[in-house]
Amino acid sequence: VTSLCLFISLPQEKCECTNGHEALKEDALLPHQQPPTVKTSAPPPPGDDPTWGQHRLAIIVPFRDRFDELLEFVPHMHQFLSAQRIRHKIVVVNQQDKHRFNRAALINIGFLETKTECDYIAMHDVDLMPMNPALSYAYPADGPMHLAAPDLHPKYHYPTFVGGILLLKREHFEVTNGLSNKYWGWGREDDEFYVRMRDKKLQIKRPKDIYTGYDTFKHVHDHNRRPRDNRRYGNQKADTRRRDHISGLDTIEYEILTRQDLLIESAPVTILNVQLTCDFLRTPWCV
Ligand SMILES: [Mn+2]
Repeated sequence: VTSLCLFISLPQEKCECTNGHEALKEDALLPHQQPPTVKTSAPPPPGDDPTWGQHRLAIIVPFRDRFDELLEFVPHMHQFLSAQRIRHKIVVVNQQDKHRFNRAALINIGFLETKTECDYIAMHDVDLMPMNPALSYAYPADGPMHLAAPDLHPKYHYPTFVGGILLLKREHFEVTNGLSNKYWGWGREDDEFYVRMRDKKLQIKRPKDIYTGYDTFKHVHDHNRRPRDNRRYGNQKADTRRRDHISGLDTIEYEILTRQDLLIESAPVTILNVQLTCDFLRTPWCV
């Protein structure tokens, strides 16, 4: 099934910025209440309904070989965001080269490929799905919004953690020059991005009035089936613990091999199949 026009446009002039935030507060769950399950049928597109927000969110999913998770993620996110009346586009950036996985570079690419039609992004793990409808994906006007906060993420609890799900408006992502492209293999690229945000004096926000704790998200994490690529060699470890002042949005080299617009249970998703370019002299650990 192919859907040609996935992104729904809205006349900007009449639009009030009702992003659903106020309405959601009334629905916030009381302590110890279980979040209601989200319906799986895809909602109708907003068209030019002015009760939907004026902002446009790109959900950027760095990805490789997790198609079973995608089948669950895309319909869930489409339903979840539509319930909050958030105009959105789900973009899966699928790494098709033979290098080690580079989550940060894939996010940079997702941003560059959506920045003309979306004014904010969510860097979004495919294995982390919001279950509490009160968790707002509204436009983060004042600073990056870290939804997968340490007290909500089922697995990562250190105070400077900014991984999992992080919302930034376009201007804030640009001022950091995006993420470092040096992080081939798993981990630490989000910690380096925390320092980038801090250096630019961005105020990192976290959700308020969310009482579902570690049940706020469904985390599909299977270490036996999906061993993380943690091996390091050469000076990779020392080099990736340092702040990278060089690489980012303006240095990334890649090629879009193909684009696919799909529907999964009527929920639209764009898949960008990309090939990353590795600078073997600068980051020999990419192979
Ligand atoms: Mn995970």
